[in-house]
Amino acid sequence: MKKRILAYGRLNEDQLAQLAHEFEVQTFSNLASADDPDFRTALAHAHGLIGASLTITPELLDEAPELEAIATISVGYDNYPVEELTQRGVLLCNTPDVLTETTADTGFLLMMATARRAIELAEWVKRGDWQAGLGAEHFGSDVHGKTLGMIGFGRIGAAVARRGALGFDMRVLYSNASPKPELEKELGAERRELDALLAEADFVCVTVPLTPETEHLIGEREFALMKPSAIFVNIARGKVVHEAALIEALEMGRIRAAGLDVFEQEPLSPESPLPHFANVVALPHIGSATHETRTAMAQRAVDNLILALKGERPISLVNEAAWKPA
Ligand code: 8YV
Repeated sequence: MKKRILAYGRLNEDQLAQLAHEFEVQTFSNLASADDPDFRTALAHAHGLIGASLTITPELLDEAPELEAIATISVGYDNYPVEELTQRGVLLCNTPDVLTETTADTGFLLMMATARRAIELAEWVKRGDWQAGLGAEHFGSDVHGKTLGMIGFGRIGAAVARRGALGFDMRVLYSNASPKPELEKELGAERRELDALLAEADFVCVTVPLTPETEHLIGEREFALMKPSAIFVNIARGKVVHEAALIEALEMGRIRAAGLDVFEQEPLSPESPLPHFANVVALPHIGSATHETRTAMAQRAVDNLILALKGERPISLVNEAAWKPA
């Protein structure tokens, strides 16, 4: 008998056919939350899950006694109870690598857009306000030749830094749990304590995963340490930043600008003041959102799930400890 899986992520026809060849597939489109009654009923017999952005709780796992593997269509897995999954022997697979360059592009896009005030000035043109030559009040600041401070120096952090160092002649500083001697050699990157990095960087770019240690890593104290000319960019997770402190820093003019792809609450509340600051570029979590990359992420998740449910080692496994080779 075929194993049963629940698919709640965006998969193309070929990918769904690939899954249907191996498994009995039940699809859920536009699943807003795991509380959906049909989804909860289906969990009782599910061996696998594939999708993104759903928060999976231990209580939910109690309703899925046959679950063997989850393939998330994301590199981040902060919405999964990893310990709990490991204890239950459920494999959690993610999609690193295939989204690294696209997400780094998004980081650089935010650096460029904020520094050169591209969105703000494009809106100004759209309104028909470009009636005479530009004045200094419209000038931005350079990106090339500046100091880029990376908070987190994993795959995506390194890819942002590579763009800066090799394409824009930037000096790269990084703060990371472990030193990265190869990247120091490749990019001339220098490791700093977080406080020192914040004080020196012209661009502060966050790429750390969200963990209990990184939640609210950047708050009032950290914004106060930044230069008043600093530009803050977050392409990691909203909760790494104390959003109220960011809003206050912007209101008080403690930093020059912010480029944000992620927020404490997503979708961003219409009440949030963040998108209304002229010096904020707020994007709807588009880090990896290109046709090419989302297709590759979904494919990686499909491949992971097929391998995991066949008892073979998935390509990208988050909880190694749950892996028991046959
Ligand atoms: C996804 C992401 O957009 O991979 C991640 O961790 O943040 C994004 O690439 C998101 O998780 C929804 O798929």
